[in-house]
Amino acid sequence: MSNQAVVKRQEALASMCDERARMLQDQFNVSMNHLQALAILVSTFHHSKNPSAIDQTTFAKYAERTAFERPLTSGVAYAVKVTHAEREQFERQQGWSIKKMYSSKKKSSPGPGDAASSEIREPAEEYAPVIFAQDAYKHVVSFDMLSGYEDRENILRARASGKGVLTAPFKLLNNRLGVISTYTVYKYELPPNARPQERIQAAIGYLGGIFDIEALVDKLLHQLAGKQSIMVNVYDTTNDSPISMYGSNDTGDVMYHVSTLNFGDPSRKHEMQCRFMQRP
Ligand code: WA2
Repeated sequence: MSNQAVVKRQEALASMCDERARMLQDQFNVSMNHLQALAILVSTFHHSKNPSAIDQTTFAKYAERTAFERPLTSGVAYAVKVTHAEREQFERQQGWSIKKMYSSKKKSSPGPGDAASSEIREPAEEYAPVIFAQDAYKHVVSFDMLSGYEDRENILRARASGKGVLTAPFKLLNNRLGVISTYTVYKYELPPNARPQERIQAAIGYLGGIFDIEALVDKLLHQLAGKQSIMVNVYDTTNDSPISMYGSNDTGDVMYHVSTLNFGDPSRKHEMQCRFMQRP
C-alpha cells in the first residue's frame, strides 16, 4: 500500500472508532441521567411519603415501562440503609432476613484485615439490603450490597461524593459480566458543597443500575453501518492491567485506533480500541 493509502485507511478507522465511542458514551450518559431521576422518584414516593407509595410491584412495573430511557442497562435495583440496631425490626417488617452476597469461602475479593479475622465474624455495623428490583434482577432482593466487594466500594464512594459512580466490570450474581452504577438517596436535600461526612450521615438508600455491557454494546454497534468490517474492544483502564468490558480477543489488522470514553465517573478510565477485521 502507498503511504497515502495507509494514511487514508488510518483516518477512516479513526472516524469510525470515534463515532462508535461517541455513541456509546452518549447512551451511557443518558442511562446514568435516568438512574439519577429514578433515585429522586424513590426519594419522593418511598421515603417522603408515609405510608410509602412504592412497593416491589409498583417499582418493577415503573422500571420496566421506563427501561427505554436507560438503553445500556438491563435492570435497576434499590437498596436501603439498615443499621445493626434496626436489623431485627426491619427483617420482621419485610418478612425476610438480610443475606450475604457471597459465602465466606468464595469471596469476590479479599478485603484488608481478612487474614487476621477469626472464624467468628463481628456483625456488620450496617447493611444495604435490596428492597426493590426490576423483574430481571428480583433474585437480588434481600441481599446486602455492602457484603460484596465491588458493590460495597461503589456505595461508599457514591454516598460520600453525592455523584453517580461506577464499578469496574465484574461477574454479577447472575454470572454475567456487568458494571454497576450507583446513586445515593439522602434523607434531605444537601447543598452541592456538602462535606463527605455530612453526606454519609444523611444517606438512606442506594439506587443501582446494572449495565450489561456485553449484550447491550453489541446491540448498539450492530445498528451502525460497516460493523462487519470493524472490530471494537472496550476496556476499563483505571488500573495498570486493563479489564475487558466488551469485545473479542481476535487479532485483526495491525493498525488500530484508540478513542477515549468518558462514562461520567472521574475516578474510572475507559477506552475504545478499534481495528479493521481484514488486512488490506
Ligand atoms: N445488582 C444485581 N446483580 C448484582 C449486583 C447488583 N448490585 N451485584 C452483584 N450482582 C442496589 O448500588 C446499589 C446492585 C447494587 C445497587
